[in-house]
Amino acid sequence: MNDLKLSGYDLIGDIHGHADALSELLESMEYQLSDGYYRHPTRQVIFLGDFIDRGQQQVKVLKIVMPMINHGSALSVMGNHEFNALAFHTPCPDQPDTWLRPHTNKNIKQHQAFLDEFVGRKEWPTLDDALAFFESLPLWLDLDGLRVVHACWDPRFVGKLGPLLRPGNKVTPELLIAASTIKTTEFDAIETLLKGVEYALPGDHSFLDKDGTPRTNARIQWWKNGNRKLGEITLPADLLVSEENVHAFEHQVFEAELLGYPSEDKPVFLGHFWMDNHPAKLASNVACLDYSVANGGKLVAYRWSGEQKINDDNFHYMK
Ligand SMILES: [Mn+2]
Repeated sequence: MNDLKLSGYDLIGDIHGHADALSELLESMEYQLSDGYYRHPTRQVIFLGDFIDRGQQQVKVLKIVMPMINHGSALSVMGNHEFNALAFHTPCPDQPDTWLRPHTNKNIKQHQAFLDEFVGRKEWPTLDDALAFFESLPLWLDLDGLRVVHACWDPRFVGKLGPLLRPGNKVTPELLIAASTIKTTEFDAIETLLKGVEYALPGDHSFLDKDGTPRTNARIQWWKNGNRKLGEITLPADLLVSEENVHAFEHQVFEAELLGYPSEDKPVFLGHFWMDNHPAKLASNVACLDYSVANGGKLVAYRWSGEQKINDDNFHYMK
């Protein structure tokens, strides 16, 4: 694939075991299946991670994605679900029968559809093949003209993690252990890059998450610049609209507390955030491509051809 004359990248959001949606999307962008993998004469895919968990076609997804990456017709970053899978299947050093990601009922349930397909599987890709593939995925890509990360571009953590990684921004066994231990820099870095940024609600405010558990931290739109009301920058956007959270909604968040993303920087592409509205940019140079295919939504791509400002006409999905 070295002779490929690239005219751009097609970035594809979180797939979560929905292989039919993936092949349909690739074919609609004129990728053709030949010699066992999808390819395009002049373009390359970049996957945003989260290939697995939830959907019922996880083997089938990896059978599409792994050969594309092996043959150079796609690149990818790691999602939090691939990171979690590595930790789930890695024993704690010196502690028999325990795992970097504990096998609690909650963690097993979240990973069950993957376990059902992969545990005991004899044909390619086996569980070991899948884990070796996850381990090969970079935590971010900083390419000519664009950046790609699963949830949050935080230059501080990119700087701190860089020297701890294998070439190509890939995790090491040591990093996997450190990042599975709370309060380490590695833990905070992986949480931020792969899951995003949280903000502590003021006073004793809380909200109920989708499992009905009270939460005192809100996920925020980390890319926002300038001073903001907290209620205007939460994820999801309507998190604090209830009567009892008026005070939290109005809480002033100062620019210095926010990570932000400079409008003159390279465009950055994200997955992870379960968007449910019409695909569109989040800022002039920030786009999320996770439109919840695993929850009745759609698989979304962005067809990038060098532009610094994201153009809403370049989002691509099956109507
Ligand atoms: Mn995710």
